[in-house]
Amino acid sequence: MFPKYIFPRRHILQFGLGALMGTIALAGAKILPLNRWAQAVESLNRTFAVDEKLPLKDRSIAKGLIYGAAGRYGDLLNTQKLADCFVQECGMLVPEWELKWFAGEQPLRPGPHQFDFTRADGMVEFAQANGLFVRGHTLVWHLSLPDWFEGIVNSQNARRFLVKHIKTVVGHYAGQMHSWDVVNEAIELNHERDDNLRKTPWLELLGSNYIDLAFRTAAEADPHALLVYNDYGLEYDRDTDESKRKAVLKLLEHLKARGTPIHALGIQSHLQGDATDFNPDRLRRFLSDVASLGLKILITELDVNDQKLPVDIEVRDRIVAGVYEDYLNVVLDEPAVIAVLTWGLSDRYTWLSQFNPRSDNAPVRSLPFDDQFNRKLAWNAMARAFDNARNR
Ligand code: 9MR
Repeated sequence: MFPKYIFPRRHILQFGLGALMGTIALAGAKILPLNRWAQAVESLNRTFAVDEKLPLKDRSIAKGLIYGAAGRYGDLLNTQKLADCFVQECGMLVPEWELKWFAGEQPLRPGPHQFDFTRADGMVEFAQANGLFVRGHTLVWHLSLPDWFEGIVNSQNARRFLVKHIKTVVGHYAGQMHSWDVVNEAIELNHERDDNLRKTPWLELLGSNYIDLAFRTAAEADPHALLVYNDYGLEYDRDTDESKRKAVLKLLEHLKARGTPIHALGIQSHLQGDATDFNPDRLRRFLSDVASLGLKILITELDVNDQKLPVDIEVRDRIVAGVYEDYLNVVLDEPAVIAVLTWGLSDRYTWLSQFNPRSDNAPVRSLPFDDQFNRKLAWNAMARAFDNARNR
């Protein structure tokens, strides 16, 4: 179904430091705010040097880790270079749309009683044919629900809909999935409930037990998949992130205490290139608190938003690479972290182009490969972090 895998030519990153110095000075004089200027200058001293022979897949496997990325069916099908890049660099594929209830042109749940596995099956076949694991994303989420949902699903039948969906979808891939994001983004502190749960359709229809129900149903349908709770906004040294870390920890403790079959936390890790409030110690503490519950941790949607960074590509790539390496060095220090997934592989296909475009309309550069599938400094940064990681 997908183009047959052909080994691609290896690309080598090249850049001239002298030229870069000039550009930064120019950028600094014109547009860089002070903290960015400091970061750009500091990143000049970083070489991001790495022996480029081994792909990220092999470097992560060498440490007992899995590296992978999210991708979309149509992009993989139509772009041989993207497919090549996945096969060469990734140990895991995450369908970005195809296992949501309703996302993309040919959704999984076109009608209340219909399941269309065409695209998801295509991606699983591609992954299996090329030796990649697959993760399922996502069974229960307040977004990407079909239009028909609201008129059809009500408090009388909601349990039946949830159970049927999970049984059918998880059952369809039983024994074939590495892991499932069973519940996604269930915490929202602004909704001001004592339990910090987000007011989602599932919560309104089924009450807070919907989370336990989803995990139990998934465990029954596939006893071998790793079952994950996945969320965002957990990464920085902000009051909102600290409150969310606390709320997530409380939810995880609660689920473990009642015997819910949950095995891991997914930390999305949509990072911001211009953030200056990263606190390694606080994040480390959180990771270790999660690990002490007996849970594994996956970095599930890593990317770096470059919306507010200088437009100069060399400066931008250096700052982005620094963010990747600093973040990964911290999270990979926690032995419970077993996988790192980027949310996309090449800048040609990233949700950020649509959801967080730059005001100057310059193409975003958030991922380890550029839009021509060449390795960027972010790739070097990831390679270095994997090489420096402890063994699992
Ligand atoms: O990247 C995804 C984008 O293409 C979709 O339009 C959107 C809605 O389905 O979901 C995006 O992925 C999100 C993921 O499923 C959950 N965490 C946040 C991701 C970025 O918004």
